[in-house]
Amino acid sequence: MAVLEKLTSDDAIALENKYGAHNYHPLPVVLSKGEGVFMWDVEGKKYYDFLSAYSAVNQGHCHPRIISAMMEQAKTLTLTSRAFYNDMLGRFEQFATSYFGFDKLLPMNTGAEAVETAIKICRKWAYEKKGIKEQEAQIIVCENNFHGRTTTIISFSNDEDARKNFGPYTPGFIKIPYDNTEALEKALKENKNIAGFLVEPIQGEAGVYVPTEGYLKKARALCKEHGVLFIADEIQTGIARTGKLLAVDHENVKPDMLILGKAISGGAYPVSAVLANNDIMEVIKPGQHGSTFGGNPVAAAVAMEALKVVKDEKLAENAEKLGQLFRSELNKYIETGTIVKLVRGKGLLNAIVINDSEDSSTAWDICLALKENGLLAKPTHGNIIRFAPPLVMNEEQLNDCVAIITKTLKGFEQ
Ligand code: IF1
Repeated sequence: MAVLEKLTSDDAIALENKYGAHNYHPLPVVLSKGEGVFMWDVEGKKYYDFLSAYSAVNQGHCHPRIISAMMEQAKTLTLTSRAFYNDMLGRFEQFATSYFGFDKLLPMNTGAEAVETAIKICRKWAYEKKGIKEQEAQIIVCENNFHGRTTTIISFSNDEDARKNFGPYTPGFIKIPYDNTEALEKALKENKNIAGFLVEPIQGEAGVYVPTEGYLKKARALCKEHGVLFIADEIQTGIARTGKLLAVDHENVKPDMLILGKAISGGAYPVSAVLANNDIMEVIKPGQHGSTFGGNPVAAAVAMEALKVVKDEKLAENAEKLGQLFRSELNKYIETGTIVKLVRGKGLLNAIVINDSEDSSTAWDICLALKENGLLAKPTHGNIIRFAPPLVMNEEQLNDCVAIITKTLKGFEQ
């Protein structure tokens, strides 16, 4: 086999520009290696990762236990399809249902597929268990949500970039303001055809909006009162990211349906899942839903090991502790600095709001400067920078990162 020629960053960027669809505008850094909290570019420069592939790599890059589980399984059996049983899926299902406390799991691959799955189960449950007339079920969603990129999911997005010219859109969704239980109660009272309420426990893409304490608990109670399924999209907030195994755990809330993705595999392999109890999951019968790759043996082996790592390495506790430290250190800077309005978040899912107009390029420029200083983060909507390092970070590394961030921010003060 011919050895691949070594690429420079410029070469790699030029290749993507020429041969790849332009559906992204990445930061100009070309990565070729990752280990724990670090990544290296093709020129060998080392960076702290402060994005974790959008919270997929919570267990750190190339975690040896996860990679080893993946390699062992990949050498043995990779894919059977669900036309046959395999000897890993049942083990994973038993492990994950006991880990998260549900009767059953339905495996898929990407986050958007799991959200689609939850929507389908919710609608079917509404027709077959709740008695809503066919075609009339409605699902309540929140303004500024992010649940993925499929046609149905973007139908209820209010991000024009994600939506425009992709219609016609899927009907059946009612949008209400986030973090507003009055709006939820009103919507539930006004419409007898509500099947479910789909919500992110913290809105990630919208800019890491942490709802008022008690919001999730109240919303959950309202759903129960009205016989509506409470569906938590924990694709980004789950798996220890916010300082608990799930973000709903902060309010001791148990969803009717739990959607997981990203870090359920430690970012090593695309794995997603929907979890629910029997009364809900049993509406899906053979032939009614599926996926060629969903529940494959590699996914099962990887996800089991990735979830074990979360507990064995106490990643939720670490995220909670380092998150407190991160926000308190940044707040010290904000007291005297002028470029950051505020820091918010939970655990190690945080964001800073830049003190500049929403359409200025300051957040982007700061991310370019952070990159020069050895730390990779990405702006999100409205001049906000999301900070989400792998949860395997230690205190010394976090302090090192705070120093890089505050030094960089100081360079942007007038
Ligand atoms: C992109 C954001 C993060 C998600 C929640 C479902 C999905 C996601 C809560 C879909 C995915 C990703 C997708 C990625 C960017 C990224 C993202 F900035 F767009 F919002 F993480 F913050 N539910 N989020 O956050 O999961 O199908 O991608 O596996 O570029 O679309 P997926």
